[in-house]
Amino acid sequence: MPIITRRALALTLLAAPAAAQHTPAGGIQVQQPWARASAGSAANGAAYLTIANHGTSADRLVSAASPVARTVELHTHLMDNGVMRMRQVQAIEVDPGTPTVLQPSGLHVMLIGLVQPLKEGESFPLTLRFAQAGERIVQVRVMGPGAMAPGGGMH
Ligand SMILES: [Cu+2]
Repeated sequence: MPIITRRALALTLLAAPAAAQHTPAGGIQVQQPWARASAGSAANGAAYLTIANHGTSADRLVSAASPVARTVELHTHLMDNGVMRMRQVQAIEVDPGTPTVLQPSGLHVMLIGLVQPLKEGESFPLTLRFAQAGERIVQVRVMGPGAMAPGGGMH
């Protein structure tokens, strides 16, 4: 009987370090980055994307940068006295299991001071910095000016 107990204990001890190693920096996957075409000489734009965390520990998107805008901030939308307003956030949480979706009227990457128009059909690089996973550079596809999703426009 004591032998079985000891073996069970040994297995438990072996399992612990294996689990601890399973916190890879490569657990973050950025899916379908897109933006709307900017209208005329619009000063600002926004980029949307989905972040999946395939790792076992939480991560957070802490900043972003792109050559198409002078300043890039992380924003969310909030209801303020019945009016939708944008507000800057310090970070966007990316928990394992549940993809974090940045989309119109919600979380987004704000492109402030566009240095070039965002033209439908083109794409531009966006660097995303995560607290744990480090930097990811993605190509953001520019959709039509009224697009609501990466797959196409809405009427
Ligand atoms: Cu914004």
